Amino acid sequence: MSHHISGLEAQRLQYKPKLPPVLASGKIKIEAGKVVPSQDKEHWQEIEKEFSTTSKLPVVKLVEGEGNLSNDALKVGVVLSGGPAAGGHNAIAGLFDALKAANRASQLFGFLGGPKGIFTNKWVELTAEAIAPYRNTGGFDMIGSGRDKIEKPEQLEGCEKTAKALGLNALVIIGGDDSNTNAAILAEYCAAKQIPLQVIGLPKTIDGDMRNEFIDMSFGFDTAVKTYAYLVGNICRDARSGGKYWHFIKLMGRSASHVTLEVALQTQPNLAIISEEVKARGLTLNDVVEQICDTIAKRAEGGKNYGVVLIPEGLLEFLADFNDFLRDIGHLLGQHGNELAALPPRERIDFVSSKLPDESAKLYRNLPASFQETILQRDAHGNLLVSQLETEKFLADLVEARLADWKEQGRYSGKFSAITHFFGYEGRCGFPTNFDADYTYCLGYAAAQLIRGGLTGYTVSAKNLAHPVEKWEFGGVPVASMVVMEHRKGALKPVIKKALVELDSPAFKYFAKHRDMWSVEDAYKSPGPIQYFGPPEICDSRNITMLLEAGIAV
Ligand code: FBP
Repeated sequence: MSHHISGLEAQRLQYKPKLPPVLASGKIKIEAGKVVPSQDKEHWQEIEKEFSTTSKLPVVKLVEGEGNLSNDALKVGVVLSGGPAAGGHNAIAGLFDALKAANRASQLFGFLGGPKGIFTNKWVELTAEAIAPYRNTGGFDMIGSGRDKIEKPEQLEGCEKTAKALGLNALVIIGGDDSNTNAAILAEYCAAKQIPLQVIGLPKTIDGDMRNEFIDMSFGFDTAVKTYAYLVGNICRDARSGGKYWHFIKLMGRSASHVTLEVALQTQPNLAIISEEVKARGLTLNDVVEQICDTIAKRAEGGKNYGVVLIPEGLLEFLADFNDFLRDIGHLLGQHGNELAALPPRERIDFVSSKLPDESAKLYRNLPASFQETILQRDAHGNLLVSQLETEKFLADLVEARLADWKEQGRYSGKFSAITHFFGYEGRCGFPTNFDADYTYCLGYAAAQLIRGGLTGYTVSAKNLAHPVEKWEFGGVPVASMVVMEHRKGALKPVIKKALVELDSPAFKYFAKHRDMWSVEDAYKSPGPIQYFGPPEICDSRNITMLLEAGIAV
């Protein structure tokens, strides 16, 4: 064994991902289905204008058969975009193997450091030898990743130049909603200018919010939630063992609470806040603090001065009293972003307060100091840097202060000591679960078929994922049909619609049915670490959300 890899890594390199019969057969054809318009009824005209060439494509399915796929030697580029998600390397391996299976002379090029690698022409050729040490491993380190947008004319022209210089036939963009939006924009640019570059996206994100009727689940979610659930399960046991701490655990998932919901289903903590429910009920920060205090007080009455609260990292954006505030901050950044960037840090707080409407200025001044700066920062796609906001500490401090008030009022007589955690980066680069290892390999394999079919402007679709691999179905969904218009940095931009937690979904309903019992009793469950070898019901298990959504009892 090499000194540079662990025993498990050596074993995982040997794992052979499974393919469904259609993909494994090598006899594949593309079947066209219906044309699906964007769900954004209000802005469909803008969307059709923005994507005039690629918005009226049909969904397609990969089926067994022969006839309409090219066996020509192809030159294909691939890029990893956004936050890492377990299985990215296998998506590249599947793409490579499928291209080579169709024609040994096909070549794969990996763009370095994310989308920027395309428009700055930084790449490596991905040969069998280059890919071999990365098979079934986590991480995006084979070629790196980045969060650059592809939208400015010079970036689009840069992509065009690189494609021409390399003689690329196609580009596969592996990313989440923002990165697949990049794919849509680039595909449209190329199609409109008749540049012979096909663009295909793959659904990646640990957040689990890139899914719809054509895509059961984004890859990386399964590994991430199982990693967090293991850690949370351990903490629940620790809480009960020591009997003296309340653990406030923030979980990743930029906007949607799928991760928090799934981890709650797997571990049964005392409280899990679901942002989408907070929004639907119009709850304010104060309401959430009261809700947590109520649970703590109730447990204290039963002699339990310990417990576990799960907090989704995107919570702030869903609180009723933060809604207008964050919109005001967005406008401010749109109008005064450059002035703000030129100011020394100590002057920024006063500058922001002076530009905000009174209510928002008041809220801004009352935020913890660490929030006042972070809340002004955005990534290239206009997203708030939620992973850097210490919402768990903010809430723990507010809860502590409120419980002290309640004590004075005689409403609470327990002991409160909080420990805060943030689980996010721990879950993105672990060895992919067998599910994610198989799924990503299939996604890459399917992308190669869409390319061989001459398609562009598609994200690979995947259905029946809750069932055994033999039943999985792949195809393509036009990226433009998933696009809606959203306000980013104060301007209306096309973005792929994020799938949020639906309050009438089977997963949420299951949670809602059981949570009262979990809050008072210690119903904690320990899923344990991800298993790669052993009984299939453990090693190949699906996450609970996916099972419930598919109508499978848990
Ligand atoms: P993607 O949407 O790019 O997959 O990233 C998801 C995510 O892990 C979020 O859950 C998190 O908020 C964000 O990335 C953090 O990434 P960064 O450290 O680059 O801001």
